[in-house]
Amino acid sequence: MSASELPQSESAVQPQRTRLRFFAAAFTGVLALAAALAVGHLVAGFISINASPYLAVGNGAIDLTPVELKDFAIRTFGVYDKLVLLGGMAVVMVLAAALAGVLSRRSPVPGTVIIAVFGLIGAFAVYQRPDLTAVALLAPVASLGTGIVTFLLLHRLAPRVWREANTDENTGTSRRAFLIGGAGVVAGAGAAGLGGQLISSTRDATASREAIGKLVPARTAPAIPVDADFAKLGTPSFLTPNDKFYRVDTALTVPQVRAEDWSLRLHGMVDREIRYSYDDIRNRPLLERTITMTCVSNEVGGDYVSTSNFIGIDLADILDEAGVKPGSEQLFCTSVDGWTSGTPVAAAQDRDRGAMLAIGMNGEPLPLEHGFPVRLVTPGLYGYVSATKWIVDIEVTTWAARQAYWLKRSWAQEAPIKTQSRIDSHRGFANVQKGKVRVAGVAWAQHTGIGKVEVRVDQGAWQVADLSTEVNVDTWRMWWAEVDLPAGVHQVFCRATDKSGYTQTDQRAGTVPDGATGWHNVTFTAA
Ligand SMILES: Nc1nc2c(c(=O)[nH]1)N[C@H]1C(S)=C(S)[C@@H](COP(=O)(O)O)O[C@H]1N2
Ligand SMILES: [Mo]
Repeated sequence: MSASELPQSESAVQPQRTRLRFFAAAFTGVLALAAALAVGHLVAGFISINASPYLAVGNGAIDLTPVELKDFAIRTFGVYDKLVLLGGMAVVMVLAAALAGVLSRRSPVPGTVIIAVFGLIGAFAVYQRPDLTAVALLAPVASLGTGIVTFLLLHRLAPRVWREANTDENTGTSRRAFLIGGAGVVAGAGAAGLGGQLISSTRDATASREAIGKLVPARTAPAIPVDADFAKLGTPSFLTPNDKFYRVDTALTVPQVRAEDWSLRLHGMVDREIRYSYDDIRNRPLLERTITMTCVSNEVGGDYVSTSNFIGIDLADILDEAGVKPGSEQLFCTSVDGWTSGTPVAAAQDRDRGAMLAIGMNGEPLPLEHGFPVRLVTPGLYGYVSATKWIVDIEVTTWAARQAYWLKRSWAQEAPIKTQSRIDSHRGFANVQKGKVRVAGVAWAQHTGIGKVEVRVDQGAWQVADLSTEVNVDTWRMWWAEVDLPAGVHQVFCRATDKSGYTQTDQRAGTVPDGATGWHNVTFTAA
């Protein structure tokens, strides 16, 4: 099709040059984009939702985002960081599509070229995903084809500004056709997009997870004592309910891995390579450990810390089965979505630390967003070096041979969790009655244990807080204290000392490269 094949004008005077009306041109671009993305999403529904060009570009964007911006997004938007990204992407795409339309007022060629470039970006993003095969390219290819065809079709129908011709007569019919065509595209795109969503949700891992049922460990964790938390005083409950457990990952859509399709390859510097199925893990005597996980992106006073009864097997067991060779340094772990993590071999083999290949949390199979069907959990190390979710591959290797996802983005190679404490009651700016005020919170120093927590009002003396019963050194510990607050505005500080004798430094440090430091403080106004 070319610009010369315009709808024949009834008018006596042949138009010399025509242009699409401005808004019609912009709409042509936007509708072509909508149709393209929707059809791509539909085709992806049959293959894997991650093949959806929109999501693939979004995931690609996450991986390309500079670390400071990503850290800012996690801090600012929390679990909504990905929604914000998808929304931002949508705005940029709509503007670019409108621009492509407007640039094509005389000829559809510029728009077609722009759509082709978009399509290639989508195809490249899908191609780059390690969890997809070549079949997945069908989705961006369908997207690209739909985008171009829709664009050319609407471009033909769009109302024009006729030069040297009486306009009204022509644009009347043309506008009607364009409106009908446009409405058709909107309806079709809506149906296709929804269809893709529905079809992909029938293929997801939810049913597989539900079929597993409750997990009963052969060796249960010791019961949590009633005085292990001070929830009545405003601390979190000792065990975090699964749906309240903090979540941090780079996955735009939760990877859907069915237990029956899952396998783990253990290879590299080992005597024998081994592949495990889900049943290989599940049918062993399962053990249960109470562990507090923390994210390196947790700011002083932040919420990226939670505790669960993890169920699974000893990671050291499978490492022994494979026979780890001397000289190896890291377990280079890969998730089904391509995310990677480097866990120190020494920590993984240390039976006293008790790193786990986990399949359950609090009696249930892992929730999908926490790594179903299988993940790592390593007490005492920040999650990005120790807790690969949706794990499918462990390569035993050296630090020099492989660089994990966050290591390449300026975070530290080794990252033990730093001793920290937080005030939970009250939070933010609190208005309280002057006099005796109870403050409460939580402290953690995984794999070392909390020895003492102190609180201080303004520049006053440190006062020792009461600690909850210790569950184990790999979990958080709650504290509370009564402080005296005269009328006025006060800063209340807390600091923890761990069982190695180390007291938290007041030196404020950001989260990059290996975790934030500093004392948490809350402003209390007493009256
Ligand atoms: N596949 C995968 N695993 C991952 C991550 C990720 O982005 N992808 N993030 C890690 C980080 S940074 C942390 S803190 C923990 C968080 O685990 P959770 O979301 O279950 O709390 O998972 C780790 N495992
Ligand atoms: Mo993390």
